[in-house]
Amino acid sequence: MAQNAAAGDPVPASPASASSGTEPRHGLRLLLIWLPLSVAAILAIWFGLYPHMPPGRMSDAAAGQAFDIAVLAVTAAPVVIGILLYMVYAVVVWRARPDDDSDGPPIHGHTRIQAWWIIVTSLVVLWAFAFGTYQLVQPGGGGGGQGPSPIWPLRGTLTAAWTPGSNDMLQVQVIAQQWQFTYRFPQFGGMESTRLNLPDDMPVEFHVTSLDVIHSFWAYQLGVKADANPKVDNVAYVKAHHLGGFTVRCSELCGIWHGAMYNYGQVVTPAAFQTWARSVESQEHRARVLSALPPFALTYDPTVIPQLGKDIVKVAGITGANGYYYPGPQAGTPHGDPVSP
Ligand SMILES: [Cu+2]
Repeated sequence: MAQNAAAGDPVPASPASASSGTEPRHGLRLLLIWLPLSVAAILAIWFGLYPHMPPGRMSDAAAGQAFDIAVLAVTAAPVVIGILLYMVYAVVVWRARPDDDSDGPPIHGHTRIQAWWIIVTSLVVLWAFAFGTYQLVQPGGGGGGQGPSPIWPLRGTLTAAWTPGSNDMLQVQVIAQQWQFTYRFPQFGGMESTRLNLPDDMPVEFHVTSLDVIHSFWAYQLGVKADANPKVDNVAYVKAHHLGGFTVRCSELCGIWHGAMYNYGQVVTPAAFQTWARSVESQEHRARVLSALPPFALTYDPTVIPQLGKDIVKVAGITGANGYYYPGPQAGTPHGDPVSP
C-alpha cells in the first residue's frame, strides 16, 4: 500500500477495490503460513511435550494437571503463532522503504474481518471458560474437593479401621511447622511419622494444618498443593496410581530455613502400607509416645511440652510435631534441633 502511494497512485476511495489488482492477497498468504505452523505446533505439544509434562502421572490429580496444561497449550499455540506471524509479516511486507516519506492509505472498517475477530476470540474465551470450569468440578480436579469444607469430596469410605484393598479412605494429617512436616495417621492410633508412606490406588484425604506460621504442603509428583495455616484444617484429596517416591516441599515462604523444609514420600502397595503403619504404631505405643501425644484433633495449639519433647526424641527415627515444637534441652540432638534440618 505504501508502494502505491509512493508511486503516485491516486488515493483510492475504496482500498479493497482499488488495490485488488496490484495487492497480493495478504489474508490468504497469512492463512497459508499460519495453518501448517499451527498444526505442527499442536502436534509437537501433544506428542512431544505432553508425555513429559509436569507434574507427571503419579496420581489422578497429577495426570489431570498435565492434561490441562497440554490442552491449554494446544489452545494457545495457534493464537500466539497468529500474533507473532502477523507482526513479522507486517514488518517484512508492509514496512516503508527508506525513501518513502508519504502517508499510508486511509484506514477503513472491514465488517467481515471485524465479525470474524469477534466470533473467533469469543469462541476461544468461551472454550477456556467451559474447559476450565469442567476440569475444576470433575472428580480429582483442583477446585472442588479442597479447602476447609470441600464441596466435592473424593469417593471413599471413612472408617475407623483402615483396610487395604477396599475403598477405605486413608486419612493423613499433615502438620507443618518451622521447618519440617510431620504426618499423623488417626486410623493407626494417631501415630506420627516424618515419613509419608501412602497406599497405591486407594483414596487419601489429607488434613493440612500448621503449628506456627503459614506453610504450604506441596507433594509435587502427586499434584497436591494445600495451604498449611495455623488453626485451619485444610482438606485435599489424592489417589495415587504408581508406586515410587515423591517429594514434599514447603511452598510458602515461612522463615529462614524455608528452603530446607522438604522431605520424601513413598507410594507403596496397600498391604505394605498397612504393615508399616502398624509397626510404627506399635513402636510408638511401646515407647509411650502415643499416650504422651495430645489427642488427635483437626488443629493444635502449639504449647511447649518440654517433657514430651524429651521422651519423643529418645525414639530414634520417630519424631512428633506436637512433642518438640521447641527443642528445649534437647537442642543439638539430631531429632531435636529444628534449626539444623
Ligand atoms: Cu514452611
